[in-house]
Amino acid sequence: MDHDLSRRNAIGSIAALGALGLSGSEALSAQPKIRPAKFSPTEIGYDAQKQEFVLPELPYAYNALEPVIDEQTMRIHHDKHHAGYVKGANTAVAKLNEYLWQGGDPALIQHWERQLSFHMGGHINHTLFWTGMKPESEGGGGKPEGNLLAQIEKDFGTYSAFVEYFTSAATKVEGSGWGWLVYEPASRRLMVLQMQNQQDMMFASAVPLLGVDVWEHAYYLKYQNRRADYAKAFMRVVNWEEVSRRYEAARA
Ligand code: MN3
Repeated sequence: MDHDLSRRNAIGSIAALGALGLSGSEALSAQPKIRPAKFSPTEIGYDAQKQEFVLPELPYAYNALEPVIDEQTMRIHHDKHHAGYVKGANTAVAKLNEYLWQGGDPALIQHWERQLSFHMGGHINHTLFWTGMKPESEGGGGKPEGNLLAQIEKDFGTYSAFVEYFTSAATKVEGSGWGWLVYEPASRRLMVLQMQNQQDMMFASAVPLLGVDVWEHAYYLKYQNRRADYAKAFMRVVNWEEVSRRYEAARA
């Protein structure tokens, strides 16, 4: 089974390169340039001793992002929603291990893989979300600088064109999901993606740089149905230093 899986992954990667317009030999030689996002266990929220995913603490107080995001929303979002994804991810991992070592109905693999994809997605997305923000009083918002600003201008025209595009894409996510700024290493460019739920419509080479949660739980208490207002206000608390750090790591 391991062999089949690795062969399928290799074929999948080559097919993905083909889709990016690279021919076979170019595709193979270009392959080492594609690097997945690298995160430390602390960044992801993983306890190596317990061997389970853990809820990372917020890097600021619950009320620190006011008035953009209110304290009550932050408390429920972090302590209940994010905690729920962490729990779900650990359950899915445990169930898949149970299947691996103790056997059972193979149909359950699909069920628990889906659960893993959704809950791990939730855990990672939120972990990146909290650290992707910073209180306005501590320098959140403003504009990116240096290489990241240059790449934004190259790929989107101007910084304000990027903001318009990013916030519109996030606002128009169908149902629950996320707006993401990602770096695509093969084409060496930035892209904006609309993620549905916690995992759909995002591809494996996309390195997440900045995500805005547009599930209703992220904004409804304060903004009700005005998702566009929330997405615009979110830009006032972006931690561009952190986004820039992720960008430099992705293109290194
Ligand atoms: Mn959320």
